[in-house]
Amino acid sequence: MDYRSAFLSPSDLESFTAHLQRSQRIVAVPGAGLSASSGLPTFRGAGGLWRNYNATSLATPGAFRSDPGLVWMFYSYRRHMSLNAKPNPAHYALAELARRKPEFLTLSQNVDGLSPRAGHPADQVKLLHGSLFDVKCEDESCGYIRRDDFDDPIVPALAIPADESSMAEQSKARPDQALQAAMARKAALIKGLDISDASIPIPTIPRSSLPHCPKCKTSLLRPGVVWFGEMLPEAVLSDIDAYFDEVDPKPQAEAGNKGHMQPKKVDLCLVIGTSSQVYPAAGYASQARSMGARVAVINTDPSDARDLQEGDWFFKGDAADIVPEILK
Ligand code: BV8
Repeated sequence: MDYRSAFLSPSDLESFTAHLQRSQRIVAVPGAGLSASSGLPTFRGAGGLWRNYNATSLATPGAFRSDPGLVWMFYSYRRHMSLNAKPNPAHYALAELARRKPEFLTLSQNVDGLSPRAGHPADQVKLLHGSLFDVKCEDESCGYIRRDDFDDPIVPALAIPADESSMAEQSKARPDQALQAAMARKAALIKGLDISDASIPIPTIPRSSLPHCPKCKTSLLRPGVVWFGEMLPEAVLSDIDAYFDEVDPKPQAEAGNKGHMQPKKVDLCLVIGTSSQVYPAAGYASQARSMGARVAVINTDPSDARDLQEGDWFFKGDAADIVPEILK
């Protein structure tokens, strides 16, 4: 049965609200759609960040090794966009829910920093994929990491040109080929052109102008995000495991449990503004469901409301409108 159609009626707000009130252990798994109304492009949607910028080929260690300047331009642009964005009512509503429900945990896929800026209690939000505002040494054995680096740009060579004219000014000042090509590339990134377009010169920002590690000196600093093919941060994974493994202090007297401690049930999982295509993040909703959770999907696109089951909810629309509405 296609549950999507059965869960568009407003009466589900009533049943959801009743369940939310009874719920203690709640997990939220937000994606880029949570920040869409803050003006940050999503990855796969229309006009999406990745569709245009071929970002899946940029968000990898290999891309950074082969063209660190290009990858830094992409992330410098996203740092710039995120710093100029503001948390929207959905970010604030999740932070408020965390204050009301101490066993509520947000597992955010977003690296834009908007949930922390909305005052989401830090111990109740896990940044699965790191943050645009952490930078770390590309050499893992060095271990240098700098958190909450909001410098924009992080180095002068990564300044985002305000517009074409300022770009023309800058390239007039230094007409060398590398700068002109880099400016053309930045313009393409900003315009959302597909940077794999061969007609756009492949510039390289000189390695010397990129941020270097202050500890080991020789290596570059890289964005503190999790790239494809990289493990999620160990501390984050173990915190999440601890949450799901938390046992119920009352030994279960039911037959078959012989008084063993069972992991606590999860009551509700909120899947907000995500295409649920990236793992392991996308797997947490089914993990919550396997522990008893009912699932509520909030998305503008019904086709991304995956695996809905009896008892779930699907609320179609903008997270910035719906999330504050259903959590109040
Ligand atoms: C891992 C940070 C294991 C960077 C991101 C080969 C090797 C290893 C792993 C793999 C492999 N092949 C595949 C994998 C698994 C891989 C993966 O899942 N690939 C996918 C593409 C199939 N995962 C990994 O690599 C992960 N690591 O598995 O390590 C391992 C084991 C051993 C050794 C080594 C490794 C790491 C994945 C992390 C990647 N980094 N982000 C950056 O941001 O640049 S992922 C990035 O993409 C985001 O963080 C997010 O997770 C994802 C984007 O998804 P969404 O957020 O959902 O955004 P999207 O645009 O897709 O959807 C938006 C949704 O919102 C839509 O549904 C839309 O309808 C909706 N919407 C739009 N507007 C609104 C809205 N909804 C509501 N309101 C609105 N206004």
